[in-house]
Amino acid sequence: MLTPLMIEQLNEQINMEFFSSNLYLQMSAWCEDKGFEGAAKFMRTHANEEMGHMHRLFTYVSETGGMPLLGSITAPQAEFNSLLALFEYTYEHEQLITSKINALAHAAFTNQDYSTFNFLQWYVSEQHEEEKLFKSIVDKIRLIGEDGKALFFVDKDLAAMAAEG
Ligand code: OFO
Repeated sequence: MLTPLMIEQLNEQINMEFFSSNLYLQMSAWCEDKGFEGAAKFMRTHANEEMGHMHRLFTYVSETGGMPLLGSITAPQAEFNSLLALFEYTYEHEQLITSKINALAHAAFTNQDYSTFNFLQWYVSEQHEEEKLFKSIVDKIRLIGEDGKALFFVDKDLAAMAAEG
């Protein structure tokens, strides 16, 4: 059985995952608009992954006797200065999500809610992967630069990453 405070905190995370999904879907529109088709596909795939994160939490809350509550979700940023700026934002955003997951895990542990603490371990390792993934893309763009030819290859790479899932 979840405490009312834990339910509230998990619900906040449900809404954060929704926001992540909307942010990445919106980013995919920017990429598409600027002709970065691979990046658009990659962001779209990632938006779906975020919905998966949301559903996993939603299911946990309702299976544990809580009531998932969907709040209003802030509109995501829609304009970016460059592909690098966009991916820098994804990396910063994932770091923010990691801090939220850590705070949740801390709250669960200190309240001796070991079931939730255990459930959150999946998110702890997922966040490690997410940060690693977005940092590698930022590093790649910084390394090869942002002229047209370089970005063409980055975009191809992102298309391949999206296809791998
Ligand atoms: Fe990108 O990990 Fe969920 O939000």
